[in-house]
Amino acid sequence: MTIIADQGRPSGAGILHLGLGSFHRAHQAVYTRGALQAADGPWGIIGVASRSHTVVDALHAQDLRYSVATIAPDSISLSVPGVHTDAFVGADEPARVVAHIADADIRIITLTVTENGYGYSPATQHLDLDDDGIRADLRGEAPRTTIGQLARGVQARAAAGGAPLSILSCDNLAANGKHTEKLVREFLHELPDAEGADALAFLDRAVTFPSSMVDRIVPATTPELRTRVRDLLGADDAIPVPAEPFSMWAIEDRFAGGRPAWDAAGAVFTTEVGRYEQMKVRLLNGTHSLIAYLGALRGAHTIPEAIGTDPIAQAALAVLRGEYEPSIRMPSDVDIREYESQLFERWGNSALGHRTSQVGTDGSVKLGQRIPEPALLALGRGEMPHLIALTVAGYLSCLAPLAGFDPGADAAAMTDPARERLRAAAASARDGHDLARRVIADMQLFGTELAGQDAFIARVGDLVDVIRRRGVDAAIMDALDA
Ligand code: CS2
Repeated sequence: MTIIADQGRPSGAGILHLGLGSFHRAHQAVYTRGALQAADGPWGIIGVASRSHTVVDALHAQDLRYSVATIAPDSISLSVPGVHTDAFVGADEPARVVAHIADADIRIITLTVTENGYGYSPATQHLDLDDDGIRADLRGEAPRTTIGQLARGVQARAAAGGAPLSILSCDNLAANGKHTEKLVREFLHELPDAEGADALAFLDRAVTFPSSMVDRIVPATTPELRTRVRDLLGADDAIPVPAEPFSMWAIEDRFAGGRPAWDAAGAVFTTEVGRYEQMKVRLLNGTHSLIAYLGALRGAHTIPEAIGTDPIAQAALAVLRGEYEPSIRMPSDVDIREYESQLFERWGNSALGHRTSQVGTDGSVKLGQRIPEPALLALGRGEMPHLIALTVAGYLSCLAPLAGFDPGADAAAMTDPARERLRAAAASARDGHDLARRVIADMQLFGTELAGQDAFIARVGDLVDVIRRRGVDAAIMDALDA
């Protein structure tokens, strides 16, 4: 066990971070501490939690510090990044978010607001103009959505002189920089008359949206971890973050107002971020979803428990090799076999206790990033992606169980913004086919293109029925043998 002590406060705050959850605190904050150790600079972080007070209150009570517990199968080490200079709740003080974005001292805005936090409609592939929050922000109320805050902040910054700025998405989305830029621009275009024109010109002139790929498995914290950290530190930490030893950050090097030396802390600056993103979102996240849904249906509370069983290990390997791998181009400096063998080790880290219900949560938005493209590519080659279909069937079985089917406690613990709509679809569906059609074709939950793939939808429907009639292992065998 090692404890790396707190190393002093940064000299200024050049970064505003939106989304003060565990992932940010175990990822960007840790890289920023490493960067500051290598080269001092004004790169402290002002952290904004979207709604919850838990982390903000604890940070203020703990002198803006918390610990990261790096948990390997047989050891634990603690570090205290200590890079935050302030923290507040964005929903309580939206005008303050805008004021910080307008402030020339802030040079980078980083985001971890989850796949669900961008106000994006997969059905229209644009900013969701039916979303109540986006509509309120467009009307000019104090902005509460992430895109509303960014757009209103960019407007205020343009009016205040227009100092260069970079907005860096750190969420698991394809081309996350471009995606964020597109949505901010769409918001500004929606404003009446020429209200958004100055901000749009400022975006052209002095704002960049680099893409980045982030990776570190960060489970939810637990009371047991708090007790363990208290014993190790000899002090109370209400918000320790558990994390695996592995960590990766690949970033496009396009920073308008400078950046910390994140590379000194192990980040990779590369022109191949798109490849890193595909590799990670499909091989890791896509397979993670399969493990989570099938695992929960087999009664596995954690990912390591699930991947430790033969049927799920076989299904994971098959989806990885047979269906995700053919859909990606690997970054030139990553060896695919080594990457995959690391994945199995990482998923198998039982000391971490990553819950299947955590990975299974928000599937309606996460799966939209993970499955449609590889599925469409396989279908385009004339191949049925049976294990991707099984992933979707697992998701539907967990979140939209048909009458008489009990998916178990771990599935019941999964939350999802589409949960009510899914339940309504399940309540009136006759069988798996009918359910798959309603969700994939009618609701277009995974976008318009997959909505038109009848053979895929029918295969998902078959597998939903196999799961509820003969159990999840029979469905795995069915998909593997097909
Ligand atoms: C997981 C991710 O919850 C999920 O859907 O797949 O949070 C995963 O653990 C991280 O992306 C790893 O970097």
